[in-house]
Amino acid sequence: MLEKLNNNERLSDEDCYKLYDLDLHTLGFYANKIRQKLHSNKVYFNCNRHINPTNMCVDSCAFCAFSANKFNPNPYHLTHEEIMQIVDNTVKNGTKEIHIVSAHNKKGGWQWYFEIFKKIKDKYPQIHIKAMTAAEINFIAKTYFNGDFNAVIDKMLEYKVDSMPGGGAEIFNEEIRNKLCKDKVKSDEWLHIHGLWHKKGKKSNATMLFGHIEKQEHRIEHMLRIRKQQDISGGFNAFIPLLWQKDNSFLKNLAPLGSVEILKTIAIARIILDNVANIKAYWATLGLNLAMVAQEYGANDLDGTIEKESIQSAGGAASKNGLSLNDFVENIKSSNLRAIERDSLYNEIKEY
Ligand code: V47
Repeated sequence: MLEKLNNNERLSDEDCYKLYDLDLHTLGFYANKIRQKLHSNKVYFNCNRHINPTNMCVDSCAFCAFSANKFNPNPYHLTHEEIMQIVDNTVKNGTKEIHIVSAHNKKGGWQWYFEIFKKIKDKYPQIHIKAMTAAEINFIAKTYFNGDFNAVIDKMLEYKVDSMPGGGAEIFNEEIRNKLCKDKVKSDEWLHIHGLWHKKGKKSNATMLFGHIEKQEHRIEHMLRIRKQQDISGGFNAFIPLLWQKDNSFLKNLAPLGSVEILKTIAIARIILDNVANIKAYWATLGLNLAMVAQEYGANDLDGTIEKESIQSAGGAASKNGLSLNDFVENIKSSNLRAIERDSLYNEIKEY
């Protein structure tokens, strides 16, 4: 395995299942070598706004603190006017990407999900809309379009969605997935939907929710399935290991994952996913400090300023009120790395 890593060769599936046996420094050494080759010492981020229009959900996932339930008895469902007010304000603040993720809610029909994209785009054509996780597409397809994923994807194009976020992947292993979110999009469906979107020439991200009931081998299986899909359809821009935030969920008594295991997971992602350009250490779930350390262990991106976010912050993440551009830049520069603002598709906008 080390010989292959030294020669920049792809690891076999069998090799990958042994990666956690290596210590953090060895994994970091190889992950950083790959990261340096791809991105030198650039750290990417963008100016974005997360909007989560409703927390009323037909599903009940064990890990979730966001959807309205007995731990979170405050259901909400924003009107388009309320969403547009948020958009107007955030565009004034310099936001270039709106990232919209909703719970699965029949209240406004499929039109409520889609019409807002066009309203935003008509008013602000320069704004990139990243919206509709594969879980939402699955919900809308099965509720309104006889399970036809392509029909929903066509609607996304018609209503001017630019790219798809990586949410809803959770963990692909079926046994664990059944325990976490049995009614949600299935793993094969998640991968298939992204493949269909890529076929349209569009980009998306892939996430992995980790640090709950999954084991190391489930994370490896997850990354290998993404590597395989990427070989086929090629449209994943970034892989985002999302550290599970435990507060206010049905699983809140689970022990937290340690920092070494978190960094090893990020380094392993960089090593396995030789066909995905970017590894995002999402500062909201890792905390900015660990996300910065992760930049030495294979990651090359932090996500963005966020401004506000409700899904992970409901579980205790630091993303409730975002992070200032200045905090991003100063943290990156004082780590002796290059602070690069990027657009949603990883084109460089500005070096600070
Ligand atoms: O699918 C839910 C996760 C995802 C918790 O594509 C949680 O650039 C941690 O996908 N703790 C939605 N995570 C958010 C998402 C995302 C975030 C940032 C960037 C991108 C991107 C995508 O959040 C869900 C689920 O996997 N999630 N609850 C929690 N308590």
